[in-house]
Amino acid sequence: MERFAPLLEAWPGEHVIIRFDASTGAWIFIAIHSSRRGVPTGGTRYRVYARPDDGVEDALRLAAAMTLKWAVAGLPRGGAKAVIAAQLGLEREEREGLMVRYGELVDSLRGGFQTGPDLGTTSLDMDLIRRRTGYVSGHSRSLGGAGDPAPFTALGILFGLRACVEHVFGSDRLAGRSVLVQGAGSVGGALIDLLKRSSAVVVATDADPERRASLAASGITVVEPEEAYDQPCDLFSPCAVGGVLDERTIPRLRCRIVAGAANNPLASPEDARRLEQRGILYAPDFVINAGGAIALVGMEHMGLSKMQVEERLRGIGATLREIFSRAKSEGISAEEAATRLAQERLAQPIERDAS
Ligand code: PPY
Repeated sequence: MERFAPLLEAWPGEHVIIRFDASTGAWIFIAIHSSRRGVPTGGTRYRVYARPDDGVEDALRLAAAMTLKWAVAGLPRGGAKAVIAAQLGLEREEREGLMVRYGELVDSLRGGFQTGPDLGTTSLDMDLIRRRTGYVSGHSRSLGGAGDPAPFTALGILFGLRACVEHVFGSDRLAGRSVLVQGAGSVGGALIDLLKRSSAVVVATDADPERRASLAASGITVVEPEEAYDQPCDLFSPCAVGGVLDERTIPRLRCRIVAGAANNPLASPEDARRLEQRGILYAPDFVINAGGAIALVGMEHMGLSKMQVEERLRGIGATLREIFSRAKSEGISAEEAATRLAQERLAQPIERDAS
């Protein structure tokens, strides 16, 4: 735990709630980055980390990205994220107990944090959390929730990919474009289906060998995880964990565009420059992957229909076009242009929703 203190001291957010769940050995971190534009809202990630410090670091970075995400999406929410850094191999009942206790913790914040699904959690986990608190979205439809947001995240990514392809190749058609999808989990898997329907040429990889086998069985070209970076393609779409693009992997990429669902796919801010120097267009993650966030708040708190949400997801493409043209005219990277746009929105007066 030696990095705990310096991480928290250097973080520009509001506060962090830390809980050790003795019966499962899990650490829970709820990072509240900003309440300026509304209720701090973000998903709950469940993962096994090498050290609890890595979980804190993930929570802090992810929460900060949520502030930017809500601002760019134009939704009156603040940035937050929770990480459950669990021990490997919990029994089902142990995990269920952990989720229910986590629900109690969320409830104790009395609306100071609103959560939902994220990497490693599903609507079923949200149902367990909901036994103890109402401050959770993305629970099952049978319980009145919006259900799994992954198909909406994937649709937002698809609109974003079209904007990228248009910027680089002059037409937004995905037919015949080759896309490497890194990670075929709930969002990556849904994206693969949408890409196939658009007649794109999909190559996929996943850290899980069983999932790679089932992708291959469904007729998709599959590569080993480490080979993915060397694969010639038009678009490289990171849809798994963050931090995958760095000084070691960026020089290997053989694509024109990096655009996907993963939060924080760049290991450090300099990696945006590294991509730019290689002539690779990068779609800022907090812009292109906002579809799930938009769907959850839109359907559960703003009363939007599925069609109205889809219309908002189309807006992700429009926002990216605006960001790419701003980057060009101001001579900055798309990442910098997106951050400027978010900061301008954060400085604007606030319009709150009814929730
Ligand atoms: C994300 O986009 O990374 C989120 O965390 C989205 C989200 C929004 C609201 C509840 C849960 C997850």
